[in-house]
Amino acid sequence: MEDLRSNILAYIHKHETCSSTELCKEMNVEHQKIVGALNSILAFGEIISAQPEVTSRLELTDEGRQVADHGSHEAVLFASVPAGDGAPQSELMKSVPNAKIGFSKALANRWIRLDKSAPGGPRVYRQVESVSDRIRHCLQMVAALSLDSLTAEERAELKKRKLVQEGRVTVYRVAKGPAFTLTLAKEETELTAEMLATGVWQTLTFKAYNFKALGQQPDCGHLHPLLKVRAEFRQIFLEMGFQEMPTNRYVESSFWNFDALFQPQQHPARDAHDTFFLTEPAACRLDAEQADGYLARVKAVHSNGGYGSIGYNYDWKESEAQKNILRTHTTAVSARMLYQLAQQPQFQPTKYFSIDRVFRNESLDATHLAEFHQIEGLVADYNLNLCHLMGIIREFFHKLGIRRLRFKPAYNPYTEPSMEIFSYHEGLGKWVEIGNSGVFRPEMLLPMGLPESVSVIAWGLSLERPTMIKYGINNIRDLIGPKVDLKMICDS
Ligand code: FB9
Repeated sequence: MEDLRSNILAYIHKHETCSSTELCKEMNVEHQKIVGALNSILAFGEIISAQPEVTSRLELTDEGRQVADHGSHEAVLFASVPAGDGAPQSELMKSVPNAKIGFSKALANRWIRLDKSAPGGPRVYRQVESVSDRIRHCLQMVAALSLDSLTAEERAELKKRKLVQEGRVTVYRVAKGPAFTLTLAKEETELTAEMLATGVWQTLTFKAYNFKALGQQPDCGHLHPLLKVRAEFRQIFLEMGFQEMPTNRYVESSFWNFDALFQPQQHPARDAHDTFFLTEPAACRLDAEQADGYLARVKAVHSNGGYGSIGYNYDWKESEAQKNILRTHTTAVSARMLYQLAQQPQFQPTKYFSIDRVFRNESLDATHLAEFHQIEGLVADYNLNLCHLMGIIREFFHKLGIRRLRFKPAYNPYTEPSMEIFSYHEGLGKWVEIGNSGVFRPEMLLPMGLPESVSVIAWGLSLERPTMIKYGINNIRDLIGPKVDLKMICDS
């Protein structure tokens, strides 16, 4: 390979540019070997350039490849016939590969003769001293893509003997590259301390980084339990005809996380004990929300009510709503999607779901972290009520294999009525709270511009709890694994 590459470089140096087929003829080397040498030169950087051109050409079949490497069947058979006293035909047929074709071709070429009446049975003798294996030579010409040295008869014979076939071969237009050189300096792949210490690195050429190189495929690794269970919940929602909401926004404005949900600005959940407030940028602009007067309607319903509500009768501040936080629930995303839904010229009944991270500045314990994944489903349609909510929650948990459900009245600032969801856990032998739910308040939906007759039912649960139950994990720390340094979380 070494000298083939330097011969190729020398040839390019003399001819500026050439084709890989030309190099074949010049070096009387197979095209595949030329391509191999060109690729290894290309690995050295921009010494040369090689433009591929796919052309249809004769190429060797596997049998042709075998003959080009080991000789034609007739030449192989001839070589197996001892000069002088020859060999029994039966033996040759058994011991020589492709003897049948080899024998008939060698006979046809008058390289051998058969004495059928020889004592001990038909015996084969050489007719000539030596033979030139034209077939093999032709095939090597084909492999070297120098077809013009073959006659049409020869091509036809090779084709008839299925030693060659029409194929698509990539040939290369080769030319000097910006870093053309006649000597291939070994490219260093490591910059060692010793090179730095001795300064020799300045005289060396280093292999260019191949940023396209794919990393080694790890032959192990599993989906994190949370991601496995998330996939199951996703599948259930999709089966029930729900669309996934875009949840790629951990930082949210207090407006969408609280105000749009009719959660009053003095609600305990809105202070730093429960919510992570951003210091930089501490606040955002709510221009879009002001656009169609939506923000003003939210201000109004909080301050003085409306839509049949008395509101909270306090002085609602836009500055409070502008405060940036880490979202405390994906219900903030539901609010955004419902507002977009209300902007549609014609209301479309819709089913949405979300599964993503939410952040709560809560005291850590075995089942609570400062972040968890909230799973939420909502259905917006005409005249939905609590029965529809109970029904769809039953269907949802039924798909999880949970049958025994109970609903307990509860309170959320943004839903009325609200219910906690319980299921009887055979293993634990007790009723377990498995989620929360409710009917979104008109004070939330009507300022958005949704029709009076449209109601929205929704429910939510965490992803961590079912995952811990499914994998028998008792402490949530084991779910997030060693990589997360809890101390860092607490101090933040
Ligand atoms: O996930 C919860 N529990 C749960 C869920 C599934 C489960 O296993 C399945 C059987 C296989 C086991 C347990 N909970 C909700 C209940 C409790 O764990 C609760 O203590 C903790 N809750 C989280 C919030 O903590 C502050 C879980 C989280 C939660 C709570 C409420 C919602 C979402 C997540 C909601 C909502 C909602 C309500 C109305 C409208 C829209 C959304």
